[in-house]
Amino acid sequence: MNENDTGTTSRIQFQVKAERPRLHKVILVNDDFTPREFVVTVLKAEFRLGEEQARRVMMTAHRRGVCVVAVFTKDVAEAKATNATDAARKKGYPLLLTTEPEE
Ligand code: TYC
Repeated sequence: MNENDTGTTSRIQFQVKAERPRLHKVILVNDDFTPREFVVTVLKAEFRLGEEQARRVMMTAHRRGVCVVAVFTKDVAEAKATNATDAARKKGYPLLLTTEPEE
């Protein structure tokens, strides 16, 4: 309970809650045409993954169909997914990266 400046006690409490921004996953989608090496190169360049991790993420998408690359705020996730997808288009590859909000 709070004591106010009239000396009375009030039951009003204010909660100032800063909500954490919801994070968004960047999802790598498998296809039959984009070369494995190109996927690894894009993951390293756009998501700053090391060689080992880029290869693991690529192979997980290759085997299972999709793989979460990383999570970011909405804007960053969308920008990175778009950049990576655009880089593939420029080379004529159908590679796709999408985003979705985390639960
Ligand atoms: N399946 C591709 C191949 O065999 C490689 C690949 C992996 C493509 C992951 C996309 O998200 C992907 N050349």
